[in-house]
Amino acid sequence: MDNACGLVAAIHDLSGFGRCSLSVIMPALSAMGMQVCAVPTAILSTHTGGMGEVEMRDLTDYTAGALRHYRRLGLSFDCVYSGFLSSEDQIGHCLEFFEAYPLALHVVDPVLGDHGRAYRTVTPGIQKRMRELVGAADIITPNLTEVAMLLGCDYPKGPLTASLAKSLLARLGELGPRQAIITGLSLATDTMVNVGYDRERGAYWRAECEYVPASYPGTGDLFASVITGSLLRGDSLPLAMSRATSFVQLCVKTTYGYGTDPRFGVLLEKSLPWLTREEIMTGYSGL
Ligand code: PXL
Repeated sequence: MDNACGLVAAIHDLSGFGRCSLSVIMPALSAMGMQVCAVPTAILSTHTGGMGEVEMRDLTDYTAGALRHYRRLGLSFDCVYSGFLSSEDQIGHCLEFFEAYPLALHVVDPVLGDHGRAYRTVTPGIQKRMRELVGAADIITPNLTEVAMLLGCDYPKGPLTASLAKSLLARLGELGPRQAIITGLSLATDTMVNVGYDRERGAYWRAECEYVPASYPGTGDLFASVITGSLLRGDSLPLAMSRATSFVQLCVKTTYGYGTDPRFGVLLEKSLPWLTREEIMTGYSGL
């Protein structure tokens, strides 16, 4: 890393209320010792998960100009990490960021949908081009809905077998990324697992957590951010998966215990100090 701390270009939306995207990505990565350069793709009053009509501004005419400025400044990013994109052109802008910083870690969280449905702002065109971006990534972190959209298959209902999870991971690897993680799977009742694949090592991993009967926006953003921070700090894929899984579980269980409105996201402010710890994590096993 050239920079005093890892410098991350975070290409995501800024949702004011509801604890998702840049509102949680920036504090999480900062707590892990990374410097975040926010490249907002859109500004929204809240996330789009059930808080009524959202005030939104698309910033497609901003991202390419921001990249030109960073190049003039001679900034060298250690990581380019993309998430929620509000237009097809922004996918092209992310690819330009990747091309401008070929040695940076390219992380793509292909934010397209959840619970078997596309998010309101995700057009068929965005869905289609997202495959191109995934192809240029080093690591991707889709949930099962996003996996189905990327692979063009049906959304699998009910618990998955380990062998189906492995074959989905292998198919994601064929799209191009060296490493792929599928988040929030149920392989058996009462647990949730995040499963990962390292194409070069031919290795499959799982990191398990307790099932909690509530769903919060922004947990996918937190998971991908902790994966990003961990890899930049030198963790291997399974160690990064263990850290990210433990952190999201901590956030979810803390929040569930308080019984706050799930639409408001997880109580990140209470859990954030845990991320400053640097112990080695071993909560993973083979898949
Ligand atoms: O956390 C994913 C996300 C990001 N950005 C916006 C969203 C969501 C999920 O609902 O609505 C605007």
